[in-house]
Amino acid sequence: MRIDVFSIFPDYLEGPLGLSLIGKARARGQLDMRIHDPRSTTTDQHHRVDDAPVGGGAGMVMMAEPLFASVEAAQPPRPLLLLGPGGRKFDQSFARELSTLDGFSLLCGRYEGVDQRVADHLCDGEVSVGDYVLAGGEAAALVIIEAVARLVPGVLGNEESTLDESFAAGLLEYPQYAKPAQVRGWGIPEVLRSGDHGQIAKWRRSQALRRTLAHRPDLLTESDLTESDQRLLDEYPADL
Ligand code: JCQ
Repeated sequence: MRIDVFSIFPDYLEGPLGLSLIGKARARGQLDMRIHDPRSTTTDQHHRVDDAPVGGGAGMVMMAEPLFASVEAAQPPRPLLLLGPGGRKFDQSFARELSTLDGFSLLCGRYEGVDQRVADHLCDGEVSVGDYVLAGGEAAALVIIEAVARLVPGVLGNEESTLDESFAAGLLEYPQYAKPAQVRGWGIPEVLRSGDHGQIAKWRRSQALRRTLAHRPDLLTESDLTESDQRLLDEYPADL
């Protein structure tokens, strides 16, 4: 998969994208990540990438021409998505969609925004990672790249974790424990140490359902609860 990112702060991205899961996938050649700095396409004395808003007002706007020039030079994979709070909300199903493509690209805005002609005539869409305002699109780009990359076959290295996820699709995770059996006087639920994998699976499902009902009921409409899920909830008392 090829992912191109356009940012006037390439150093913000290079660190995280060279590490861990993504860094290793890049080293193995499974991820072709290219980071482009629009400032490097500028030909004026001061390498300007931003200017005052036409019509007046506070702050600076990212100029169109350096962004057009940078994208045209890179010939990035499409869709090219602009990051910003006004875009389509990024979620796990959006991540799954992007993970099926041969590539996509992200354009990071900064300052008070980007010249509207970039959104209208250069980008294919806008994507938001949540209802808050960031100083720039870089942190949002990292969120999207990480969520997508771990779904690309061969990148995670542990395909079981995404399989387990699709079984629990739309539910919060069940509680996890690691040794030792006692930590500062707190134990581990007995069923997990029983060796009975059928019982363990039922307990975990009941916990995932309980947690989701308690903390994220919006993820779980009544119709999503199968009869066996309903029985599990009756069988296992709430201990949250
Ligand atoms: C992304 N949720 C918030 C900030 C303007 C395109 O113009 C702008 C882009 C940004 C950066 O992105 C976000 C964001 N998802 O703030 C201002």
